[in-house]
Amino acid sequence: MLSKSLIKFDNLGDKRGSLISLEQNNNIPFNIKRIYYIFDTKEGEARGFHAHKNLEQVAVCVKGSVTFILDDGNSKEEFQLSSPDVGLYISGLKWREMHNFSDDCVVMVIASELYDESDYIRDYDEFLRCAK
Ligand code: T46
Repeated sequence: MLSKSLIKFDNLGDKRGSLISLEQNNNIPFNIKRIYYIFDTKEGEARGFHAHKNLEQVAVCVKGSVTFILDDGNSKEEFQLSSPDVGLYISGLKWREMHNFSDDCVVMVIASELYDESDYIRDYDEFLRCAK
């Protein structure tokens, strides 16, 4: 079963425009160790195609739009992200893919751990074995 994965952030904006604040263990449900962002994705490219053994992340499409697919080995769920006030919380062992990047898409990802290649499962069959 995939959990409820979308987090709605309060917009603290006023007549000047919008502002969203992200805080660890508040609207981001873990200690933040790393932030990275994905942008200028070439037309037709997809990304991801891996799972993590021990990582929590929140992905926010701060500009443009992108489709995330999360797969827990039993079922898949698709999420359209197109608003800076929504975060996709990804935890546990989940295969993730990103598709349909708009030209202007910027995805910011907040992560609970530093980058560690040994945390990645990049082979789908190995992921399915681990997910059982
Ligand atoms: C994820 C999805 C949503 C680093 O050196 N440090 C980093 O923090 C990251 C994220 C990547 N890298 C290196 C590793 C590769 O040589 O950057 C290169 C591209 O990474 P990757 O092919 O894993 O990127 P995506 O877009 O397929 O996946 C990324 C994250 O890696 C992953 O954790 O969940 O976004």
